Amino acid sequence: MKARLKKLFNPRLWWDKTKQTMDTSAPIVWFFVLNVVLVWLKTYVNYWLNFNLGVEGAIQQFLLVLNPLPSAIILLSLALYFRGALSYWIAILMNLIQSLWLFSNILYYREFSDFLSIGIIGSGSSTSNNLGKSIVAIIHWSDFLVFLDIIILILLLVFKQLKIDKKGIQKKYAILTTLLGVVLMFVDYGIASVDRSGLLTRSFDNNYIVKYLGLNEYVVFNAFQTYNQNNSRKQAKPADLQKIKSFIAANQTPANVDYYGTEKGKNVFVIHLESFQQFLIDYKVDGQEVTPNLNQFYHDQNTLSFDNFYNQVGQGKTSDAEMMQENSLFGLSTGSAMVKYGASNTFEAMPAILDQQGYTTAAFHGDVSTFWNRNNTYKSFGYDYFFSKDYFPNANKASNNVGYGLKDKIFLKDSAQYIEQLPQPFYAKLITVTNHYPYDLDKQNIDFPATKTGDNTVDGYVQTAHYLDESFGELMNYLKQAGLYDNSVFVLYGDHYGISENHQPAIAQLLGKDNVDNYDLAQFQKVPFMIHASNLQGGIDHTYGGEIDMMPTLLRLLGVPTEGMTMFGHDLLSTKDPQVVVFRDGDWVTPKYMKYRNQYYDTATGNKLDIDNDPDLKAAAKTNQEYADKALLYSDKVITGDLLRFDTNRSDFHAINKKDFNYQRTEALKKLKQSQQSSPSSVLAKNGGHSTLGDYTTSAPELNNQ
Ligand code: GP9
Ligand code: MN
Repeated sequence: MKARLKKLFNPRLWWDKTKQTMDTSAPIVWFFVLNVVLVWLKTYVNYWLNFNLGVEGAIQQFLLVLNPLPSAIILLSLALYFRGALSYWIAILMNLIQSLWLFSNILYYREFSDFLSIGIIGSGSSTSNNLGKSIVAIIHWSDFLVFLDIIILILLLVFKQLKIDKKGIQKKYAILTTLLGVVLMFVDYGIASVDRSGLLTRSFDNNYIVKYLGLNEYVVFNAFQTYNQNNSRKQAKPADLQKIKSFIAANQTPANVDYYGTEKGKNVFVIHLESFQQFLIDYKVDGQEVTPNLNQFYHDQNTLSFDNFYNQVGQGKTSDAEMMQENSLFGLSTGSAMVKYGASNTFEAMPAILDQQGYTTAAFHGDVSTFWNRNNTYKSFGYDYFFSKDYFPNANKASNNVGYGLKDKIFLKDSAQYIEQLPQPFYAKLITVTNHYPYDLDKQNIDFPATKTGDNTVDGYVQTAHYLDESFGELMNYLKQAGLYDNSVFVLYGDHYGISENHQPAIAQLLGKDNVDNYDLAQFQKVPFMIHASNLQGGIDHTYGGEIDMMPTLLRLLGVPTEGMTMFGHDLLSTKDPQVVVFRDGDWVTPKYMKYRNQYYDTATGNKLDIDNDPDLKAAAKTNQEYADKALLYSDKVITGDLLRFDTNRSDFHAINKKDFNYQRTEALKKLKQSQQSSPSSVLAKNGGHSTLGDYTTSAPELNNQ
């Protein structure tokens, strides 16, 4: 027995046996298989050790195991097309190339929580991501283990420990092997597309591409994207921007003197209400208000509430809403502008503009920083701070998260420790996430009846919306206690629909109708937009508008001149607002007419109109359509051509430098701490260094039952 065990664990014996088999039958095939296994193994192990891919569920687990294989097979199969020692060296080279890519990404990811991109490699040390300097600090000796097998293989080869396959294999087998890799790649992609539709077109997050398709596939995807982007960028000229600026100037509206500058110098809170639709306001289930806190806020005499305000997002969903809110630029017709252009483009975004007016700017979100490429995009937008998942220790506990991240009550409470440290005035954007499809919430957090449409993904919606409302209420209570309520402007908006058009029978039930038509579906695209300030003359405002209008409206309230800015929205408070709401697919709504899914309606009554027998509608539709098409086209040009890089002659704004921003937790917290001395205007500093966190009460069971 002992002898047998000894035999079993004797590496020498194992090696002899392996070598024997390898030497006798087609040695190069064995060498190929060995390399495939090695590349696969180290990639898979490092997926877990060094990357944070967010793998969930059996399908994703399976794809993670599968995805290093196709490209390893394809690349290593190149060796099979050769004979003799050369084929061995080619196999080693292919192993080395993949290992180098893995190695570089391990290091890069450790510092930037993202994968290397062609853009970053191409721009070398001129980018903000100057890896060279910090490389010694972040490298671990164990990182070199990815090269260990290569060294051993080289030694074996040099010291002639491997029998060289002089004959090689027939070409057709080599081709078949390559094809096997290609087929596996399609299989992987097919399964991935079932689990995450729109994976390549919507481009959510680099982590997704790696998690589903693999590290090597990611570089191909990235190269393709970069190539396309570079082309349109190269063709763009300064005159393109001038033309667009003339279009914008021609559509400019005068400011409303009753509102202009009334909120100058105040803190700004932008509260992003995830998937929150307008119909939820004042909506009741079993006689109970879904969102009592938001309803109260909506009807407050100091809140301006817009009830004809539409979301205008495309595939980029949240990121499109953010693009509009921060830049007054539309998202793109496919994919997410933040993902595709967020890192490379020049922007004239809200945070950068306000920063140049003396504001501290910060974004808060309970998801990983890479989603929608926020970690890069926010630098281009000019955010001083980005408090993402890493900054919230409570997020380490799985049960404190649901769906995309930290549950709202915990997220908002844990944001307070950073809010109180922000030098004032500040611009703080809080992105909630619990009210997100599929509207899951754990039992202990549910204290509201579900709707009873029988549609499972719809019925939980009011429950997570109710949870969001409670979270909002808790934050507001705290801000009042902390003395931030009266010297702040609050901007609330819903980013996009929560219930998609695939749920029409349920929508009809929620709206108390027998069925819904395109008119109802268009109205269902309404989301809240509220602006609150203690000195603001509030009320329900029926102006037609959408997310693209948030920025010009807010800038003017803050007394920031908007002339010359490349914004596609309008100040909703201007009495001359043209009120044409443009959807991403080219449909539009005005106070009089609406075009939705190629049908025309009377906006006020919902009556379907026949364009061929209605000259007034025909004329209006022509004008509106021309405007909609032009606005979308020009906005796309600004983004795909990176046109704002030509906007250098502005006296009121200078382009920001991405290099000035660092969202690494320790660095950022150090900077925040230093600011307590250098500009002691934060709530904390003004409170003599005494924290206000004791004023934050939450009903979050996770925090109360500890
Ligand atoms: C994730 C969150 C969700 O961080 O913002 O994005 P969405 O799916 O709503 O576009
Ligand atoms: Mn969203």
